[in-house]
Amino acid sequence: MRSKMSISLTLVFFAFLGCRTLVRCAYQDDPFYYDKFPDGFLWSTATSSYQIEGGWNSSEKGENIWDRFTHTCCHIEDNSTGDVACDSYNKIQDDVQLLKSLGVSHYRFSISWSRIMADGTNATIKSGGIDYYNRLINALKKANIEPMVTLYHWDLPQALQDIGGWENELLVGYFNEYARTCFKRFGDRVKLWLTFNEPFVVVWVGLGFGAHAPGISDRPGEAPYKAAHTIIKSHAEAWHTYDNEFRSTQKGRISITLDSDWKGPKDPNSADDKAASERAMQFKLGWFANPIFKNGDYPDVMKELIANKSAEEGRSTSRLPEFTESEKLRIKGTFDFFGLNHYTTQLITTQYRSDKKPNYGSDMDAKESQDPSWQRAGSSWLYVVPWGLRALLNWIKDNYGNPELYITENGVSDRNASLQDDHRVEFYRNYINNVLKAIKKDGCNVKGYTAWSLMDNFEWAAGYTEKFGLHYVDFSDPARPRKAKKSAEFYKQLIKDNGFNAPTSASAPTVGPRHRASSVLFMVVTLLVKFLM
Ligand code: GOI
Repeated sequence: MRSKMSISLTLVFFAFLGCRTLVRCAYQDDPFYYDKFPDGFLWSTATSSYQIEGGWNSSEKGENIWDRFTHTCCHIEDNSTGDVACDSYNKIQDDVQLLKSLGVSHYRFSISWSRIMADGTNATIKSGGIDYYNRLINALKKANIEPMVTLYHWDLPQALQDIGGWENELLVGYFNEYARTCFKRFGDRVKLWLTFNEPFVVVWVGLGFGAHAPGISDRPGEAPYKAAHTIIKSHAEAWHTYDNEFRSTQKGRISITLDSDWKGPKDPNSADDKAASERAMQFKLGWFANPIFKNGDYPDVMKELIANKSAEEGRSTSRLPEFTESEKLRIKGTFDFFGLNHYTTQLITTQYRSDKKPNYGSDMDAKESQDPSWQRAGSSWLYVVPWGLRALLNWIKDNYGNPELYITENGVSDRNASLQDDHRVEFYRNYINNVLKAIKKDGCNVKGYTAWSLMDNFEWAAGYTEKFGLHYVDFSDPARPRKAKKSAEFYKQLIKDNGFNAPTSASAPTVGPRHRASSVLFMVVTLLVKFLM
């Protein structure tokens, strides 16, 4: 009796392990999941100021680093600029109409700092800029659409770059003043705030690699770390300003949006690849998330590796700056939710590089690659890997205590002008289905989803060559007319259904092989256990 009992328990235990392994591996081929999103799930779409507004010198707006960068040869693929872009500066009604038709509950846009403060300081507050955002916010509210506002989507006032940009700690104070002005002027109607969009891209692509404004690439092992340090402190101060001065009356919420790919192990059975994947995740997402969402400080693996390399280079201090104990306390927990932008996935292995110069890219001792079977998009970096989003959401849940999370960007590019964007429909269908699985099957605390982008726009260094829009924009027409793509119709229906309606029986897809295998295993184990009992 005793022994039968223990045999059964052992069997149950191994069955559990077996299923867990199957579930772990199953992200890839887990079949499509038909269900609804939780009630109150937030549906949104996003843009950013420099990418859509145009009006680059209207209303006493000051010059920003993207104006300077695009006006200087030859940083942009098609030599274009955001001088006019989608002309959203003059097309508030058109944009709100698109949003209304989609049926989104929220719209994520950003404020152009140099429109509000020409030189980035209180000395040059511009009423024309403030008026533009007031008109936009009021039009949204009238259409029953809630604004979700990003304070910094990469367009730094040029005057602040001229004093060193994010490498200068004075920007903590300037950003705080700018944030306070926005809370004061718009916070009666804006209840969701994001301080920074993708600080990783700001510091790495802008100040390490140099493909984005301000185009700095001479110190790729130092400038990004220094600038990240300033940005993390700036975020924390702005969060505290909201918390201390505005939260009790305005009753909104504020956080930061971090971008992360899923960086999985190339060989999931290799301990070395798993360690490399973890390092790569910590060096990209953990760099910003660890201080804010965990313990006020950089990930241990970053501190260790960069300190060691710095010592080998003969330096007396690490290239990674340190937070003081009081700064750590000030930074830790400065979030009301987790903002996440996600597009793609890479496979990671260990690689030791001996670059001539210190470089963030080699500090992590990792190399990334892609599975050749993954579908490509209009951007060379973007591989379509829907299950990667589910893996990433689970990693965030496990590392940061399952915070409330909003997906603040997700989308795909092409280089066509076609309204028949079937590949984008498939992209959204499959990525959003993985969000649903993360919520319903894995218990991830995802509260909202945002499609990038409302419309085709200025895609940074790629100019107008890569298009992410749910709506097509004709950039050769001065009126910049917008037209819905097939993906806009798809997204609209998805929002209306708040999920995926089960197909009618005739068209039901068959169960995938992995799913079948786990069902068979479960049945066999159940029968064995019954027999032995
Ligand atoms: C968001 O960034 C952003 O918030 C939106 O504003 C934006 O419109 C949207 O995404 C869509 O992009 C091949 C170092 C070519 C320098 C491979 C490393 C170019 C430059 C791989 C790595 C990649 C989403 C430009 C994150 C900008 C694309 C950030 C992803 C340029 C590359 C690179 C590469 C690299 N990034 N973006 N790039």
